[in-house]
Amino acid sequence: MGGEWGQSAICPESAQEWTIQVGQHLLDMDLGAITKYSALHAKPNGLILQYGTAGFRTKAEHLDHVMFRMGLLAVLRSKQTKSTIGVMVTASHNPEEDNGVKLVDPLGEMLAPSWEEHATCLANAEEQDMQRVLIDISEKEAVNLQQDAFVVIGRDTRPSSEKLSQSVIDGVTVLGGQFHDYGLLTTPQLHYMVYCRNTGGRYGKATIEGYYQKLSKAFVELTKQASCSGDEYRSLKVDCANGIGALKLREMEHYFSQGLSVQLFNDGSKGKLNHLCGADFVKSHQKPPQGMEIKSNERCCSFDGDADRIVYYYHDADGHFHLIDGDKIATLISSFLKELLVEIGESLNIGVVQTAYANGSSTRYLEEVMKVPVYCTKTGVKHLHHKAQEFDIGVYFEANGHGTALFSTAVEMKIKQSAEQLEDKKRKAAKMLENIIDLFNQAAGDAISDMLVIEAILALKGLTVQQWDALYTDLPNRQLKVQVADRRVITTTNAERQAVTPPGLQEAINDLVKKYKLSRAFVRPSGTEDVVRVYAEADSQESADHLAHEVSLAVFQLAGGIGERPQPGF
Ligand code: 16G
Ligand code: MG
Repeated sequence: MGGEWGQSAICPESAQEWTIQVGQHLLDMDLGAITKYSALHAKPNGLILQYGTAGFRTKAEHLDHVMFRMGLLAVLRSKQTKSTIGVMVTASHNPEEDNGVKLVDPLGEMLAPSWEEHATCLANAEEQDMQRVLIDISEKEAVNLQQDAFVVIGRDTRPSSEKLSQSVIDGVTVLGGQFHDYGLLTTPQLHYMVYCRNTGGRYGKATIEGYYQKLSKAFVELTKQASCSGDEYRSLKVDCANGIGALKLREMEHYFSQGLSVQLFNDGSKGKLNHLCGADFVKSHQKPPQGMEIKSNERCCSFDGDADRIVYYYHDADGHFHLIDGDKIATLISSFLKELLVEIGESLNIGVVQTAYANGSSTRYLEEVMKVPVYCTKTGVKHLHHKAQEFDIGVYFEANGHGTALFSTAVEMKIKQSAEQLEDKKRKAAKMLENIIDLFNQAAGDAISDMLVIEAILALKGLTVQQWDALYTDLPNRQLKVQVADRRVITTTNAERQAVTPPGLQEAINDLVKKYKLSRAFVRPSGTEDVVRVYAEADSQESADHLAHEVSLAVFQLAGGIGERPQPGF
């Protein structure tokens, strides 16, 4: 079963207790209509899914009831927060046959954890218990059912997405919610729409045109300032994973063509979504996508299937492939922001947020060379996003290319003032920062927005892709998966960098790590697959490979490995 899992949710079970509590809520929901429509979106018997790291994800044919119920839940969340809530139908980098759904909270953020539990309960309720669970959520969360509700919906290009988003709409309407269906959108575009709508248009206009204009205006302003650039003509090859990114980038490109020319590959006209292409493929296989011809030193990037991840890469003159991942993107961005602040004369607190997967060289470079404080959180965008909100300027990236930068309201205002009041050089830097702030999608990591930020910085600093890559050298690393009977036996602490259980595992890892130079290793249960993930890095590829293998064996022995023992060699 491809469904995600998270912490198991405690769903209410006592029907008796429930009937005493419900009171007004029974009267405020058209239970007859809910039952009738729910039967049209019936749950397959015995199917259990979890609202995981990025919502529900599994084979598309198992998701109809989940979509309908997420429509219902979005209405409740909207009533409770008195705000517009988003529902995105996508399974990101998963195969084309899969699909998924996630809810977007008022400020464009991921759904609050307590509501993730409600989502799991609601999705798994048997038909006859559905109403009870709905009412229970309303009671627990003190939802005023008389409140209006508004839900916005977006979907990716999967063949199943259109029908599934219609099921979301059925759920929204049966609970009396209003909705706007944006149709095809990238995931970060939907986050942007939600953010715009709940901030009275201050963040931007909640239309696709508004998104294109806001970002492109900032980008063109920035690139006008680039006097000399590393590359004579700014052009970039973009692998769109045969997904929604291709459609949206094609619509957008004429808005920013003054500053950058993009050449699209894997644009969905022939290949299959995410098949042998896209950011996930490139990052995990450490090789270029199929369907893209790369000349030496040409700058290339890949989006994932819903365009919320980006990685860069190039071939050097000897034909070697170089990957520039989220860590190096964060380094480029935070260094540039810091330089601008120095120029403006502002001492704002800037922090970089990473996960345990960040390459040790990137952390070292940021802390020791750039003198930027670095923080580590658990894997998953929501954890990084929340941590980044603690700073005046918080830059967060996962190594896999999910990330963005967040600016506090106070900083935005200060920079706006500086851009008007300061003199000459300082004013120019403040203006630049003002545009950079506009160019970031602060609601969510966004491949299109990040791409334009990166291109602007490279142009302004006159950097070639090789110069960017040369900021530091990644430590060789290896990631492996181990099959165990129940991956929940592994629990971790210290942002997933240390295993707490099973007993003896962390000690075993510590002993193995000691054998290698510049080494580090950790294990964690995946939030999206039924496996334990192993990460190791060391001073050479051989050492990283050995270490990863030895740690896999320790996991296999101590955490209930199943199937074949992990073998050396990859
Ligand atoms: C999800 C997360 C991603 C994380 C990945 C880890 C979001 C939007 N996506 O795709 O951030 O890196 O899961 O997967 O939060 P894993 O738990 O299977 O290693
Ligand atoms: Mg994605």
